[in-house]
Amino acid sequence: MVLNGRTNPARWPRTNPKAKDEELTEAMDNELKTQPHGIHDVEIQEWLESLDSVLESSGPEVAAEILERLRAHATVNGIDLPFSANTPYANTIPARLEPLFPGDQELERRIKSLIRWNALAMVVRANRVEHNIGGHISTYASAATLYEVGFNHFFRARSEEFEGDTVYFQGHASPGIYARAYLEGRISAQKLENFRRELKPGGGLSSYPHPWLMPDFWEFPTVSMGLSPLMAIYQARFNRYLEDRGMKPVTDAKVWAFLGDGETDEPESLGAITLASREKLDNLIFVVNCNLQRLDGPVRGNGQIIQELESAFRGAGWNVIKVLWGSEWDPILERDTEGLLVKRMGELVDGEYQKLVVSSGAYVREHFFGSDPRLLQLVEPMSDESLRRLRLGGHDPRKVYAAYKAAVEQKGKPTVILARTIKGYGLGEAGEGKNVTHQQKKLNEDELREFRSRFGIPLNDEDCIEVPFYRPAEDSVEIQYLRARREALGGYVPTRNIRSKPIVADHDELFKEFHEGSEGREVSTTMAFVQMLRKMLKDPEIGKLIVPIVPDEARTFGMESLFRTVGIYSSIGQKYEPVDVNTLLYYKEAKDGQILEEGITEAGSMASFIAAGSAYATHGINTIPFFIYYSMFGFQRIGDFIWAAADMRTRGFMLGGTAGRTTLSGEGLQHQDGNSHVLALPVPNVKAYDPAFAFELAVIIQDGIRRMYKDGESIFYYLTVMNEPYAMPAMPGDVKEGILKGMYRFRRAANVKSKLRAQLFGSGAILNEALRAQEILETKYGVAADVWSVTSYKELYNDGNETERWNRLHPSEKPRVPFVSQCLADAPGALVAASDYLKTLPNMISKWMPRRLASLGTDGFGRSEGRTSLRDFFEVDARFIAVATLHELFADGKLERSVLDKAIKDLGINADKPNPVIS
Ligand SMILES: Cc1ncc(C[n+]2csc(CCOP(=O)(O)OP(=O)(O)O)c2C)c(N)n1
Ligand SMILES: [Mg+2]
Repeated sequence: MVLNGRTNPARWPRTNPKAKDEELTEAMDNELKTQPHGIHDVEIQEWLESLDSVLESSGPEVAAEILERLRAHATVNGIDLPFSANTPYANTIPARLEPLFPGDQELERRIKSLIRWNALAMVVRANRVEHNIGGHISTYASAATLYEVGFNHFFRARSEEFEGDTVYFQGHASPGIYARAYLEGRISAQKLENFRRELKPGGGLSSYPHPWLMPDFWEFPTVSMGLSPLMAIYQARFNRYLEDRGMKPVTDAKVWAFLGDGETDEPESLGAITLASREKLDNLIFVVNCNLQRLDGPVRGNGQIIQELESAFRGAGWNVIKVLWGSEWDPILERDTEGLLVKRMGELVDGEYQKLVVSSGAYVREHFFGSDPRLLQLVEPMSDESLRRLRLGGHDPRKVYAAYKAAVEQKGKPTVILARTIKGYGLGEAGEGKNVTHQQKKLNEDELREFRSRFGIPLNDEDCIEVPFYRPAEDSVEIQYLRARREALGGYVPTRNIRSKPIVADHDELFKEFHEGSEGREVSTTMAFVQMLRKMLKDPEIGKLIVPIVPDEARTFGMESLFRTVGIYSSIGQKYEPVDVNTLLYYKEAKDGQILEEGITEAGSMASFIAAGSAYATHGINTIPFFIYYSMFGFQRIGDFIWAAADMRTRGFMLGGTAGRTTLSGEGLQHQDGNSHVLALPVPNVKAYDPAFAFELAVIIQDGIRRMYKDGESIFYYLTVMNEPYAMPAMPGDVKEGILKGMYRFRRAANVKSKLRAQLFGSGAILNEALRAQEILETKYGVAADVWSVTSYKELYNDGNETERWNRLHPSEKPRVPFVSQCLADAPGALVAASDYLKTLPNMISKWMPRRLASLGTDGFGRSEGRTSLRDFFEVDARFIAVATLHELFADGKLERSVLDKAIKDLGINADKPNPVIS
């Protein structure tokens, strides 16, 4: 294929025609230079000139239109154009289109230098006091300009009048964020001294952004890499949701997410970028700190991470702004009329670029510019030193400012800024650009002095090696400038404060109906929950605040009726007539829809849960998320997001639907969840419940709303709901306290005078098996058993541990009694527990029981089977509970072995069946 400019003369006028004979000579010269595929340079030159002239006379839009038409024309004519979403390895914003930098560049540089110094000092000092306490210097060193331009010119604080911008800081850059807050006078030198030593007197600073540990400062936990980019996308979308539902004013507030280039390898980082473009989230800006390095070495030694990211983001429909080269490159680029330099820039792989960063000017001249004599000529007048000092774009405030300004002005799509930086910038021999730099925590005396000199820190040679924190006087120009800039932007960032007002009603009426039972009608706890949700959605106080979130499972949980009543949120409404429009429960999407139907993404749904569950702080709005999903795909699949939600003091309810290893029938090994209640144990502020009946669920949800939204506790809930239908009994008296604390006696034995006694503990749907076992034991074996509903092993476990701990630390006071022990103080006989989860749950509270406990549970892989077979397979049905009880009585010498033998036979139990744990 030859795009021949001569046989297809350009139709647009030329503004700068060359003299005829000059053109001829040049054409003849070029005739001799033939590119691969037989294209002559002169042809290319003509096409390029034609384009230049269009650009000049008609502007970039017309030029783009022509190129677009040309591409379409080529395709129609069978030309197979290779797809590339890449642009050249150059700055997206050319120097001539750069806006004026509005700040005092010199002063900002000085402030930034002080922050660099203090950030470094924090880490170095901490490690001098306590070897290996850790901390990172080089991440912030590479990102300082990216943050400082944001702090001085872009990040708007939250205030009464304006919701403010939301900033996700790269976790490992935390020393720089602290160091700035120190200059701002928000963090004391003592706190800085205790970086990573929070337990010291007076407190310290957490290693990374942790709202749990610093609830007045950090808003978003970011350090588990990959989580924050995804959370930021859903945060930006949630902001739109609040606007579209009329819950907050429409503003131009932005969500900024700062991430590392290595971090983009985490699947979560890029996992939701198409949502951002689909939703036209122009309130979202990613800044990727492309220092080309991660922890061990280069991110893409043999490739170009920036180009790779550019094509991924452009392909996904984002606005991509590359900030690769600093202002020092501009005059060289200007001299390069042939585009050789940009071409050369695109040729190097990242490993080579990293090498250039640590090399001398002479090396740069030889190995970068030396590839072509014409390139060498471009930099001929420049000294080696000035070649070494050619800055990268991410270290040039003017370039960064231009990119940020374009990003905040971008309409209709999210923006990603790919900023090239040097990891460990300024560390020199101590680590700049080196593979080991990520973990550099110590600098020797020379290195400290060099750093001090490079950034002009006013410390003499002696003082400097002590690495003191340095803050200029309050009335210094630096501090005055920094304060004035923040004042202009509304206050300090980051700041976390709770702006929501507590809800007031107690909602007794709303939940009372569920205390009464279903009058024999068989319903599942999931159906009961959906009924409660429906009622909550109609409540005058909390109705609007509810945010139902589903990852494509609403029908599974019988929630489809909500589609019609409250609508599915869609930022563009519904552009089509749904196929089921004639049915009662049609698929209704609406701009003010309330349900977040996220599609098949538990991670995305969890990110929405986090945004909604933290809106009380972020927006001052008490949204109450109810995120219902397949329980197996929660704690197990997105556990790290749940951990981040906990750190972030997220509030709300997570509902593990289709729960219970033997209660979800048919679905088999991957779906049947017997794990989640164990996996919920480590998350300190999650209240985990496995309720059996509608009234238990109602009590827990009502109390949860009170605790979280009235009393403002930093907790959230995990409730398992099942799909097995059965009659829901009425609440047996006032058992609310027991339900909430984790256990209560649901049904006493009929014959309490019997000599053979037992206590059976059941949870969730397995409680019904315990009730059936109670009947078997009584009618067939004369054993009088009480049945307890254990709603939360986690609550009981925490209570027992806390009681033990208190007693240990207060030996002279009257010992407290764990709740389990209190409950069972007058509970005689054998003790047997059964749940749809691992046996470890009952076992972990058995030490506070008066006697030995027999635990039944569902350890092992599930099977594609019906409930009856599954409960037989896992040995948790009524028969196994009965046999376990008889065995306990036999072991206590209260029952003849022959009775036990006969029971095993009579109840149809195969004693030699394989152990489900390992089969
Ligand atoms: C999920 C996760 N895995 C691993 C780590 C450990 N880790 C911390 S920083 C880092 C390298 C970061 O590289 P990059 O994202 O490029 O950031 P940079 O420091 O270069 O800006 C690693 C592997 C982590 N914090 N989170
Ligand atoms: Mg990196």
